[in-house]
Amino acid sequence: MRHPVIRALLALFFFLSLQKNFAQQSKTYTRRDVMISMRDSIKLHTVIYIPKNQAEALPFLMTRTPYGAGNYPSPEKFEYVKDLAADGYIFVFQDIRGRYLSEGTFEMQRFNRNKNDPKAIDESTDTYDSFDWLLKNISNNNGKAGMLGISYGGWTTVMGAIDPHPALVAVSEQATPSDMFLGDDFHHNGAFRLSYGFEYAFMEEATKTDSLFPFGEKDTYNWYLRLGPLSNVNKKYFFNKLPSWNNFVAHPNYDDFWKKQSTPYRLDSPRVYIMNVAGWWDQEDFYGPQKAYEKWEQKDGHHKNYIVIGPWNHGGWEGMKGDKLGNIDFSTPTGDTFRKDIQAKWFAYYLKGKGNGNFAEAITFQTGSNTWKTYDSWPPKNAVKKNLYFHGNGKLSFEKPGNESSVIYDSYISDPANPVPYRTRPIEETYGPGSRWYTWLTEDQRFVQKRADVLSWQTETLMEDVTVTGNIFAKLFAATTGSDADWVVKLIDVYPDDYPKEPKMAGYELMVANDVFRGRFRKSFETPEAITPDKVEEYTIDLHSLNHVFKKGHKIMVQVQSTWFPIIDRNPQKFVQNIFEATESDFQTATQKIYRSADAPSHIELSVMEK
Ligand code: PG9
Repeated sequence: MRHPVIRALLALFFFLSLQKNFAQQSKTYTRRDVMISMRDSIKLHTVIYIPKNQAEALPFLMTRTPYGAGNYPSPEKFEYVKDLAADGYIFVFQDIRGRYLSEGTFEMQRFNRNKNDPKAIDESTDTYDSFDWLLKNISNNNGKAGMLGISYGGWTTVMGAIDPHPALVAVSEQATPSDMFLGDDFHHNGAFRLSYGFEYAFMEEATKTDSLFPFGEKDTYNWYLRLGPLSNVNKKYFFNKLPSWNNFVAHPNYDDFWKKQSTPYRLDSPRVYIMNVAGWWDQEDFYGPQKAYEKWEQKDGHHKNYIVIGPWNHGGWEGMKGDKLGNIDFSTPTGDTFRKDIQAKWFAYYLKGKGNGNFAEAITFQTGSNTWKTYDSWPPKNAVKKNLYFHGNGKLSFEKPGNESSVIYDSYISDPANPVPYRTRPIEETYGPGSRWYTWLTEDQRFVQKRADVLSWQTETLMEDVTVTGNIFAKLFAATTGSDADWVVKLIDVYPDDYPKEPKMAGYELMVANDVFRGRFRKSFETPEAITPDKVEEYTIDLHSLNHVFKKGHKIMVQVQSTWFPIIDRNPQKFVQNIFEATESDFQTATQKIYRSADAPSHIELSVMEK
């Protein structure tokens, strides 16, 4: 996880540490850099921060990262763990194999080892071997260990927890990816996340340390459009040298490669205490932590598995106050609350025996009402399913359509040569300077509303609050003149046109749920199938979970479109075996029809909390 502020800070600290060992100049912690030997003799660079004047035996808290463990500030200066640092832990930051100062080879989300081979290694054995060394070599430890980390660091935390070292008691995986084909960084429902996949593969695999792809222009929308078909990537830029890109090309369907990489494939019952953490507007791994929680929950006989979801972007709880995200104001410091009242208490209880251990099964921040809520199960069981149906004249209502109008669909032309930008242009390089990537999910969706290839339906002004808590789905009845198509669905909270409370938000269209579905996978993610042109097909699109109050006076809107560029690659709209090998001539315009009749009632299935 690379937050812009943190990135800037890390760069600064790195620079200063080169200059005068700034990072070690801590009043309260002493830094030691060691190379810890793994079972196959590969050595991993590990930074250990030990409290000065340590009076009592303390537990370890470890983060394993591909982004440069040496760059983290001293714990008491590092907002993410500052509250923990004040209490006293032995902090450990480690470069995973093949990254920064560690030896060995980096493998993106390395597969689980073959357990029949005693010499085999994976991220789990590396974690185990590291704790083994730490327990024996760092004096005055209390024999207990915890792990925490965000995104890639969340995923390494999950890996540490699946075959845990006996000393590992409690972990907090935060924004782990769980399935890179279905819902996280690299694909959503089989649709390839082009700009993220391209730029991240380069960042991690072009060199041993992070590097930005040299686009040479500010608006990458233009660059990606000029790129043309994906087959040009290896031909012109990567030359088959980046393993992740080669894997994208070699695995266009949901095969064993993706399944074995997914956390559901790897997880069994929880063996340590786990706090899963997610953010409602996480632009990278929103699906992952919820899926990990769900999977562990199925076998959580000893009540070790918990979830927290806040109003955050990717890793937004790491260093920010969390009272705002983009233009959205929550009026309460959700990041501070998380770090001090949730995260610090969690580790203090399990690793130091402090506090009452009274943790709610699920703590989720309800947006709209802007309040923290606790639940005995997630999603809560008492929500009622209610469908919000598409109607003629751009209307949306809880009433099922009859055959009231002669035209029973709305339609648009989707042109891959003129795709809908996913955020306002210029679309800066994802992790590049000045990038607005971090808050794009909160952008006002009016910026695309006038486009003829984006359809909108909206309710009348709400006469009372509508509280949606739990899982939601879009059911689209749709036809295309092409033989493949993408369907993007956004659920939007429309603020009143007159909003004196916060004038800048008047008429704002805030996306509260969204996803894309690649039509060829409607029957199976393993075996794609061409769409029969002009045939009405039913598509179920998981819009994931939500805890949001659409306030009285607001409207609920749904937008549908077929391109979302360049976060999603362009579907040629003609069925080809492998889109990574499509040629320019495969791309065609298509007319899309979204049905709203009694027989084909497109709708959003909501989980509504009734009073
Ligand atoms: N979203 C990033 C990532 C995690 C795991 C694999 C690939 C990418 C991250 O922020 O670490």
